[in-house]
Amino acid sequence: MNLNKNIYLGLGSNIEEKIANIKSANNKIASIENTVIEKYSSFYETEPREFAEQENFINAVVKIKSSLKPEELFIKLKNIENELGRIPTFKYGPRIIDIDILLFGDEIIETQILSIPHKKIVFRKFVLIPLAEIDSNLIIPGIEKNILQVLEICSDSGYVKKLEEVII
Ligand code: PH2
Ligand code: MG
Ligand code: MG
Repeated sequence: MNLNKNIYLGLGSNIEEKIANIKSANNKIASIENTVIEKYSSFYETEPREFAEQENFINAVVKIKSSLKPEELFIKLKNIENELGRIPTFKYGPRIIDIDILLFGDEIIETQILSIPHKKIVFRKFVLIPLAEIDSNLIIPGIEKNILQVLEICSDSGYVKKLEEVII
């Protein structure tokens, strides 16, 4: 099994049992074939961005290794979203679980279904802060800045509060 790529996934939930939803997603991710979770960020309570009139989110990031191809992993993650009861609403709207591929090693991918690095990484503190917790030296391919440098210039003003009391 070739597990040489560092892959980072962003998780978010703002419906029902948000923390439990992210934990369930993590358990399902851990059971994907040829895939292991290497690191978990803390859980963060975050202010909704893009579409403000919805509940606060819980966000987290996990670092995984997988020998799946990006498209294969993407399909597995969509299946997990469906299994956890995600119902399509509208863009940026409330969701029981969202699992996004943020980074896939040093790969830059633009297809109909995939955009890696995730297009919004650099604009979203709810992604950058948990990423920095896992790996602050991480370089974003195509931008060639590390996460801390990106955070310094990120103008997102939404609050991102670490939930110290939650055990991952
Ligand atoms: N996801 C969105 C839109 N807005 N805001 C927060 N705080 N967290 C999210 O995960 C989020 C969001 C669409 O993917
Ligand atoms: Mg998303
Ligand atoms: Mg998504």
